[in-house]
Amino acid sequence: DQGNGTDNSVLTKTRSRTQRPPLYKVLLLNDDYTPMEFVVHILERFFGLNHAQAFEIMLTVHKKGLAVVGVFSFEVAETKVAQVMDFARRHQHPLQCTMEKE
Ligand code: NFA
Repeated sequence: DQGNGTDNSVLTKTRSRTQRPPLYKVLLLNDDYTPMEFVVHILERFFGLNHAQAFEIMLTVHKKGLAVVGVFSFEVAETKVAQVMDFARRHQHPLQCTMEKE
């Protein structure tokens, strides 16, 4: 204190930094054997897409080699990948589904 009655305090504003959980892209990969309709079915069943959206994404994977089918928390992405891989394996299709951090 300067001893003269002045207020020497300084108010420091701390910016709050919002914590966002990391997000993960779920990717579907093309192959030469999995039937197109099977891929469309998977996109409808596990990703809640309507038929037109599912068909569009399937065609993108077919033409470009892969596509992002959704972005989710780690746990949800992990579950989607497991559901797709299990369903494809049970139907003996080589369809591959993976995830990567955004
Ligand atoms: N390329 C596959 C075919 O011609 C279709 C496909 C699309 C497979 C998307 C995997 C992913 N039957």
